[in-house]
Amino acid sequence: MYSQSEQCIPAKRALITGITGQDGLYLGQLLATKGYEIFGLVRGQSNPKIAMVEQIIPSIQLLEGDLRDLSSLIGAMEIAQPNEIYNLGAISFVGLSWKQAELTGEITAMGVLRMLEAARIHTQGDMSKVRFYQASSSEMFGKVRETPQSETTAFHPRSPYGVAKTFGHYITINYRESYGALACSGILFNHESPRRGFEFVTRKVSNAVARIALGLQDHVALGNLDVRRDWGFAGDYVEAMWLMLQQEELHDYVIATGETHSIWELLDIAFSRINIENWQAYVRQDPRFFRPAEVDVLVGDASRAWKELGWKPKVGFRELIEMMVDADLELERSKLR
Ligand code: GDR
Repeated sequence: MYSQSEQCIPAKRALITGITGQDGLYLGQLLATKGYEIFGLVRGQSNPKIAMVEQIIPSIQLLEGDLRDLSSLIGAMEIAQPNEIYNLGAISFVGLSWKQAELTGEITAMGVLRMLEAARIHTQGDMSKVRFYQASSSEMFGKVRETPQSETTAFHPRSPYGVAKTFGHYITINYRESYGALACSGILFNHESPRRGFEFVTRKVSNAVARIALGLQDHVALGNLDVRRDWGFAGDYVEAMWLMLQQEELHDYVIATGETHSIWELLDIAFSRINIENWQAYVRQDPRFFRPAEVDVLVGDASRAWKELGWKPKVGFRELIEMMVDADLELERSKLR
């Protein structure tokens, strides 16, 4: 039984771009548990991922729109009437961004500007009416100027993707400073899960390891094994996105675990989950997976988020990789049934 006052509070409304991606799905699920009315932007009526999104977030309302098309974004905002906008849509695979640099700029950079413009037009210039979250990335630090990286570390992106995200980051700050937009960016370090796309290195490894265990594959081909990343669990990171938009004054935050691990360590943990300690025979290095310019080591300092948002990651690196290998064993077994 609800009290009178609870009945009168309308549900908050959130619009999420990138709803079909790993983060969109976790964020949608989180907001559903908080009673939000959730709208997700999808490209094309016959998008093959629609059924999967509706299964994971049954209460979702999907709207058609494209980050390349301003009027479709304004239209989506008119229907959703959002209190909060989460701009997670992007071309997010760094490796692809050299091959499709222009498209990456169009969506990952200009898409942010279009979302902010759509919000400005939708609110008739009063950008304090809607809260806006931009998905910034640790790839902006690139060739790092200091270690660990915090909100005050200078950027030096190393890929068209990183450059595009840096534009998105600064244009969000610019709308905050120019129009009083309630907008902020989360500078998220790598975050993974069993929902990660197969092109990213953690999922590529967890899936290959599962298939090797089941005799479906005999090796995995990788690029540079010496790079180090600060890898956390995506389910923990979407909570930080939500917390950032609940603050009275909005600020940009680094979201990270504060630990860095190499791909060698990733392989150690993943293979030991299937009881293989000497995994070298199962791993090949392939020049196709090396990048024209690499980000060698990333490690974040999330102490500001810990202090001001009360946010801390819950899932550690070993637990994360084991979770991913276990989920891929289950997935690959289910395909055999
Ligand atoms: P990243 O993630 O580029 O950090 O961006 P990815 O998992 O693709 O690469 C991590 C590191 O692993 C090295 N690597 C390989 N990577 C891939 N994908 N495949 C390989 O075979 C391979 N071998 C070695 C890469 O060179 C790289 O150094 C991710 C994305 O989610 C971005 O969208 C996000 O902004 C950042 O994380 C934070």
